Order: sequence, then C-alpha cells, then structure tokens
Amino acid sequence: MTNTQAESSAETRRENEGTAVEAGTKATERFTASGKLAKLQVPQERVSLLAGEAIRAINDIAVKHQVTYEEYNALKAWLIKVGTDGEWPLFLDVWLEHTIEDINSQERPGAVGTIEGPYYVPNSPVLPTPGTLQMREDEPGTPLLFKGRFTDTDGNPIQGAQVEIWHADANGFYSQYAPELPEWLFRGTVKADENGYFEINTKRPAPYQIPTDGACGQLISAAGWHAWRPAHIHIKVSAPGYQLVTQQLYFPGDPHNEDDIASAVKPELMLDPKPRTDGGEGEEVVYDYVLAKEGQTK
Ligand code: MBD
Ligand code: FE
Repeated sequence: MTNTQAESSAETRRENEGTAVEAGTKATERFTASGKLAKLQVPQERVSLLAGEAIRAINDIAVKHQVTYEEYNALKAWLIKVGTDGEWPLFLDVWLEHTIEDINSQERPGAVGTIEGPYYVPNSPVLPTPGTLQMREDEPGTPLLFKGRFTDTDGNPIQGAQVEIWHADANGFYSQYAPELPEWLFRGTVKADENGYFEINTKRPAPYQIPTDGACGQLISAAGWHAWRPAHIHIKVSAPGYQLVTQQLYFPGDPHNEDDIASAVKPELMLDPKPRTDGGEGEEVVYDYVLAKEGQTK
C-alpha cells in the first residue's frame, strides 16, 4: 500500500467509522469518570511488591534480549502514544484482563465468567422479558433470540435477576464508541420473570477487529500479529444477594475462537444456536445461568 492509499483509507475510516483515538478517548474518559478511581486503595506493601517485580521482570527481559537504544526509544514513543490515543483501557483489557479475571473468579461456583473489555456502559435501558434490544430500521444481521433461566446452585429459581447485554453491530461497531450509531443500539438490561426466565431479541454481532489505527494497532502490525476477536455478546448477570458474573458468549465455527487476541474464550461460553422453532426468522439459543450467593465459594 502506498502512503496516499494508506492515508485515504484512514480518511474513509475516520468519516464512516470513527478512529482509534475516538474510541480510546471515550473508554479512557468513562473509566476515569466511573468513580472507580476515587475508591482505589492499594496498600504500600502490595504496590512495592507488584511494581517492584514488574520493573525487575522488564529489566530482566532487556538483559536477556540485549535491548538496544533504538528499541528502548521505540518503546518510549509507543508508551506515550498509548496514552495520547486513550488506549490504556484497550491495551490492558486485551492483554492482561483475562489473567486478572481467571484469578478472581476461581472460587465462584456457577456461571463461568470472562473479561468485561473496554466498552461496557452502565444503566442501559431496562426492558421486561421478552425484550428487544434497540435496533435501527433495516438493521443488518441474523435475528437471534437469546433465552435462558436463572437458578441458584441448588436448582431453585432466582427472583429479581437481570441480564445486562451489549454487543457490536453486524459491522463490528459498538454504540457510544463509534460515530452515528443510536446511543443504546444493542445495549439493554432485561429483567427475568418471577420464575427466573428471560428472553432477549437481538441480532448476531460480527467478529470484532480492535482499532488498527491507534497505538495497539501499531504494535499488532509491527509484531505481525492479527487484531481480531471472535464475534461475541457481552453479558453481566446479577440478582439481589447473588454474585455478579461478567462474561461473553461466542458462536461455534468463528475462525477466531481459537486465537482471540484478548484470550477470553472458554469452552463453557460457546453458544449452540439453532433455527427458530416458533417459525420466526433467524436463530434461537438457550443459555442458563446458575448464580452463587454472596460469599458462596466452591
Ligand atoms: C472488545 O469488543 C472487547 O470485547 C475487548 C475485550 C477488547 C476490545 C474490544
Ligand atoms: Fe467486545
């Protein structure tokens, strides 16, 4: 690709789809404004332990591979760009969150979790079951009826459970992180009925390519990696008195189920969509949730 071609395709992306900087800045602003920051308290001994070992590990890698000043300055320039592109949330959620999630869900029985990623928005519109997520007229994509039931670890139905759901559209874009999409497109909070049943009407999301025009994309192309995540639906399930589960669900046959750049696919999170049984268009899929009580462990 010539420079002019690269520039004009970057231009096209900017006009139609937004840029890494827009999505990154939005994710950074949301994290900063979320109130999480004010509450963070890490004891001095943990800071010293974790920061100390991380710094030592990086120094050990530098020695092991005899890092040059060329490489050191490239690293410095790149780290600065991660910040100016607002891509620290993206970088961390793609390359570290999966490990943090594994560690912190080890003792929780019931539904399997995975990473939240950078594009969650709280307080999405509340819908009774059966609910239909907000879509545009002529929304592209295969209709998907997603349904299931909440029980506790003894098999009893749970009262007051809800499914928060968010996912990309058929072009791989998330509302509120790409321009010109309706604010709550493919985002909603569906309340289960008194027996724990829920039904959500949506459309299959597309595979998602993390922005290629920002610092993370620059690293990926400089290293010769790919930027893809398999198609996925993000979920948070909760009920009063039960532990929150954050997860994603995936579709069989997606070429990136085996090499997700964010390492967030687990076998328990694979859906099994079937043609609809009620004569409706598209597919349906059943996924049931077992929630653990607050404080309950394996
Ligand atoms: C996503 O949609 C996502 O889920 C993750 C983890 C990272 C980037 C974009
Ligand atoms: Fe995602």
